[in-house]
Amino acid sequence: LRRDSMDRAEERLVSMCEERARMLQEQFGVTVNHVHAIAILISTFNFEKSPPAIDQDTFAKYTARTSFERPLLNGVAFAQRVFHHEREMFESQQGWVMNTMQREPAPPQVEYAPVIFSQDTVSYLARIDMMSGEEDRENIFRARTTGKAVLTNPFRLLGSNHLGVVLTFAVYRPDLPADASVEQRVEATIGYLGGAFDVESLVENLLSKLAGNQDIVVNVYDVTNASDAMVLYGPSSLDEQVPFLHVSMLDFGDPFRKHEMRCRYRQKL
Ligand code: WA2
Repeated sequence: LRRDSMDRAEERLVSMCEERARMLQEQFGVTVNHVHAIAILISTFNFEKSPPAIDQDTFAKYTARTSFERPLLNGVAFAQRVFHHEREMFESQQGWVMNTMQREPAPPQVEYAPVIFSQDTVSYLARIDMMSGEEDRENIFRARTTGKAVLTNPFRLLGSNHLGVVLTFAVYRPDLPADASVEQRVEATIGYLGGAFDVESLVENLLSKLAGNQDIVVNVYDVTNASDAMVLYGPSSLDEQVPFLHVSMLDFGDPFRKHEMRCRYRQKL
């Protein structure tokens, strides 16, 4: 009889964990797809049209009205690619000077990625050179060479200081061929569209709505480097030794990264 109830407890943990992993992966996937569509929209409306058919006001309205399509993202922003020789002209046209993430004027670099459009929820990104942050910079380089959705490792986000990951898509000139080489991709890059998965608050909100939530502890890890798993969600140290642990695989759509969900009971059975 004891054996039997232990089996049932383990089954219940497995099914709760698998359900949560599926939900999270699903919401991640729809969010990434919608950001991809906005990247194509910007490529089409901002660079196929002259004068551009999008400005900050249009971007803010469109992204606010479609935010239900991106349930795990705290907002989206577009950073334009600016070379050093274009900087003076860019800044005088915009009427402002680009800043670093430390809120200082950006020092000279070969190129920059200042945010020119932002959803109101992430208005603090406006005018910031996204290449001034290590995680964002790495994402920008990987996004434009691959043409795919890319994710950073977990870090503390600007604005909220919550633990999360940043998603980036490169925006290309609309004439980029589908079978473009890496060099062609880099050359045709006109900017970057992305936003932050605020995992700490948005995943908490997602999980809190599920039945049985009080009974289990859920962690999400970035396990890209198997010997150095990084916590993305949940408590970083678990004090009690409980009998079962279930690990559910997560696929967030960036083949360079590996994530997993680990679930346990909160208390000894
Ligand atoms: N978005 C929101 N919060 C952040 C952040 C970010 N990056 N970086 C640090 N905290 C405009 O890759 C282009 C968004 C980056 C896109």
